[in-house]
Amino acid sequence: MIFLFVSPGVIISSDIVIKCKAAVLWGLKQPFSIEEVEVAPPKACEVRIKILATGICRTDEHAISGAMTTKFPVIVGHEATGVVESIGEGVTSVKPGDKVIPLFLPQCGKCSSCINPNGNLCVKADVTGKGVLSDGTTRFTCKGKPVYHFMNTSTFSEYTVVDESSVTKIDANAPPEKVCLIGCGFSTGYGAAMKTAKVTPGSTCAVFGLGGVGLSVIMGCKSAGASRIIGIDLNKSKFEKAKAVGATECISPKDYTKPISEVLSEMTDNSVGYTFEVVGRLETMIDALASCHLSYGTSVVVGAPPSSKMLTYDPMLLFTGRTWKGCVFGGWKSKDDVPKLVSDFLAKKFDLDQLITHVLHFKDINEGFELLSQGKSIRSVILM
Ligand code: PAD
Ligand code: ZN
Ligand code: ZN
Repeated sequence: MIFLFVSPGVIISSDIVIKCKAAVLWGLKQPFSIEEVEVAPPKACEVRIKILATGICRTDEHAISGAMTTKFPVIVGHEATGVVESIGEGVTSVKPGDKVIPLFLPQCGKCSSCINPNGNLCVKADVTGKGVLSDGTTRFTCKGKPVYHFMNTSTFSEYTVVDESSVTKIDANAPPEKVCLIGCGFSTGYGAAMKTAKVTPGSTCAVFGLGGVGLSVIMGCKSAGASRIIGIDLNKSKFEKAKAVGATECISPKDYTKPISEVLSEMTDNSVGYTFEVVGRLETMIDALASCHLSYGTSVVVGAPPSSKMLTYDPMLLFTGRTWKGCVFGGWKSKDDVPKLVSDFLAKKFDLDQLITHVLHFKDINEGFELLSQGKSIRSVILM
């Protein structure tokens, strides 16, 4: 047995099984059940993390609803801050006691996406919902049954185990209950504007969907110097927050009979340079594409597409000159860029408070998902 002494009186063991609480989903469309789970020690090149705070993202709900393929039972959650409890053999980039953010999009540093300066979809990402770590097994057990991982992270647990490529060290002074949003929602939206679309100063942007990710797109458009940012949502209660983070005006498609692309064109004298789909629906993906300028516009798909769904579109939309892009995690290279984003937050380059509408105790996790489904929350943060 290996014991690592991190500070007087604290012993960390890298080969004991930890018993702790986790929110287990036993099946599709079921509520979370807080269970005692066993978390196996990290194997070679793995890291066991004590989770401190974790946000609730729509992508977690996609797993519950079946919009995203997932194996059950599963521990979801992917937007968190934690502290390294122990490390497996060969781990060099983090050590016990380090404050970290788990990365649902890994960065192995070796695959073709990681090597290319413009790529970030690392080959180690669990895009098909395998739910296991690199060796094909899980580190979670509940009532004698293996429990699957989710997007390499599984943060709705007091402890989790991730591959070394799925965790990055952050500034020890970062407040965990805020910077957890850098683990997904904030970085995804902010990067979609700053890094993927590369919004230019003075431009006009339109953002479809004003949840936590959409509001972060608005923050990115504003930072990039856009002069007009139009927020679009069916739920008008989202407008006030959208304006507070930088939207110059907000509209609801429900208020118009004509296509939203025509509405936006008329509002802006046909000058929408950038559009962002941040809902995750095929119809809004086409609406967003059609809404950017036919010749020089760029549209970015940020919302997660529903599994096994295809869409048809008029190729004339692209033939005329539009650019259609997508991005996972805002296009950031996770292990390199997340610590920099945390430093930017500490340097007050952006504000995360505006995105956090609720702070909940872990036992109230079902309430957090209820708030999301009722459209009452932007981000709920769970304290473990
Ligand atoms: P959210 O549910 O908080 O926000 C979605 C918003 O869209 C809500 O305000 C809805 O009212 C609004 N909406 C629903 N239907 C429409 C419509 N037809 N027209 C306009 N607005 C509508 O979700 P979120 O902000 O947490 O996530 C948004 C999407 O981004 C979701 O699909 C999620 O899975 C995806 C996502 N992608 C990545 C990535 O890496 N690409 C990361 C994180 C989240
Ligand atoms: Zn997310
Ligand atoms: Zn890689």
